[in-house]
Amino acid sequence: MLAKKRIFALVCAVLFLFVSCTKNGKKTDSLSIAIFVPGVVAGNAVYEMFVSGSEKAIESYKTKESAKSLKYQVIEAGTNQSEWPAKLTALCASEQWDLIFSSNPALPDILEPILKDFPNQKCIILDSYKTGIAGMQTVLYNQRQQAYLAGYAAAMVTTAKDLPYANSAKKIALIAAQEYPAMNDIMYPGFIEGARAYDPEIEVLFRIVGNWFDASKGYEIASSLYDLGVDVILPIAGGASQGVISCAKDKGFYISWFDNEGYEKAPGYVISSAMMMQEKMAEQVLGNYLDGRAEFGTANIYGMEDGFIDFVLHEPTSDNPERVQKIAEVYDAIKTKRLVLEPSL
Ligand code: RBF
Repeated sequence: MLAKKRIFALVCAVLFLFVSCTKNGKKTDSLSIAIFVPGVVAGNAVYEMFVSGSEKAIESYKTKESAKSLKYQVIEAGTNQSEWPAKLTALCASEQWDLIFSSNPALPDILEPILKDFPNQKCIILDSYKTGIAGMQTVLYNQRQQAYLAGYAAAMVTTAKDLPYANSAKKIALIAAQEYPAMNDIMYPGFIEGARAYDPEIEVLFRIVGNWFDASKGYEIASSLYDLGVDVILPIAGGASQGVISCAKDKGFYISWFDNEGYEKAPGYVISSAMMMQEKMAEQVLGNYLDGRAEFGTANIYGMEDGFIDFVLHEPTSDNPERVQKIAEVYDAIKTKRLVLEPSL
């Protein structure tokens, strides 16, 4: 009887060991990562940087001696945002992925109710901010700094006397793909704030495309703004921004570029690039996860002082030493925290 009890206890112990070594039915000596793109990669700087940074982290992890076997998949959810919750639910329900890695300010709120049903699912979401979810880590960029610099540069250009496409009106514009909290509460106000810090008389117009892909709509809106006397436009519209660039080249106005380095898109027309260092962030954050150092449950903000927001002036804007000097002063003030610009959350 005693022997039977012992055997039973042993079987239980082995079973427990087996179960504790498996996760979602998989052995823990392998890793699986869903790189979830809420939209499409091509033509969208934030997602191009996100995917390339993720792949860099994965490549470098694979060279490590201690590396587990790793599978990953880039999953494009497409531009129909009403499909994203079902697609994320399916990913969680498949119990196939140790980590859902994504980038988008709307994702934490979409994931929150889903994670109640799948509490073991881990998620890391860049370009977003949400506290208090145990299995989720979010990372936000300081987009008030980013937009402030874009606005300051735009103001310098719209008031310039030495630039061929700058007219006498002090009018600039932001073309956004859609309205969302980070746009309405951080980027648009930051753009105005930066512009008016240079010249309080700057008028800032705001237009919405309605989606992140329609380049002809982007062109059309830019063209009507040009007709109103706008000579610098900041497009934050993903693929639709391409239409704004085409219009700038056709009509002759300037582009204040956002997210990545945009000089090559239209040399002579792109006045500056206000960048979020999303490739570096994706590589670093995913690298930490792969090394077992993820910080689930945290929400952090990174800005210029941390090296995750950057700014560069392009020619012909940079040909004028006074402009270079002025922007360098602002850049330095932000970086050294003499000018504190916190994003409102
Ligand atoms: N940015 C893009 O470049 N392409 C996109 O397809 C895209 N889709 C978005 C969808 C939603 C619902 C939200 C809230 C933002 C989206 N963004 C997109 C904006 C992106 O997260 C970021 O705010 C801007 O690129 C400015 O840095």
